[in-house]
Amino acid sequence: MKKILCPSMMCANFENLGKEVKDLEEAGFDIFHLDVMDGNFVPNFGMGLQDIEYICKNTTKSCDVHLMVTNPSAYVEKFIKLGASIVYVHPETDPHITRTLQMIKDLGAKAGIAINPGTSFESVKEVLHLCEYVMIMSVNPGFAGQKYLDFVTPKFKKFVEEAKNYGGYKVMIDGACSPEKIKELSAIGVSGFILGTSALFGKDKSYQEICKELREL
Ligand code: S6P
Ligand code: MG
Repeated sequence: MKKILCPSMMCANFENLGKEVKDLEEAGFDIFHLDVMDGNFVPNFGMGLQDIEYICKNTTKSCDVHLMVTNPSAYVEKFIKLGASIVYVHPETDPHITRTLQMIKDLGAKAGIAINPGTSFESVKEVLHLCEYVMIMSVNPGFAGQKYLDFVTPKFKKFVEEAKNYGGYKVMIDGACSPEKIKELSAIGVSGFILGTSALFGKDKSYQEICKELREL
């Protein structure tokens, strides 16, 4: 199975965002991952609407938005209009998550849920039939450069095993995703990998080399 490799753009070099987008695209990465934080659902801010619009308009690749915000349903349409073709919402912050997931689909984008480390399979299983993507967080959302939370690992297996019962959603990992984790998790059926400081940015290798190495793991 081909891995879906997703650069997490809050970790990119903003001194030259245009070059970053071009280099990552040419290196062969698949989906640009765009984190949105409101200083409320998570204790941090980012990324700006202008950054998101710029990236979406300057690539031929897909862009996802990961909405780490309170009341995500109010912003779904805005981000799809900016160019996002996948939208992740957190069930923990939305009392009407099924309505929000359906809204994403009705607006022509793909629906995803992002699952906090403390959120169980059982608590979200009723909504999985509406999801094309399930992104499991292996850090507490809000910051790059954190440590991988080992207690999350069994959840990957559970979500992968259950995917066939809910329309075949793809399982993704977001948080401290190192080359070792990509190897371990792709072997058990995880499809997609959000790449930040652990595997992609701030290294002494070109994006092309890194992309090739990660694909070969
Ligand atoms: C975290 C955010 C993530 C990070 C990514 C960074 O709240 O949703 O997408 O950008 O986890 O990767 P790393 O390898 O620095 O943890
Ligand atoms: Mg993210």
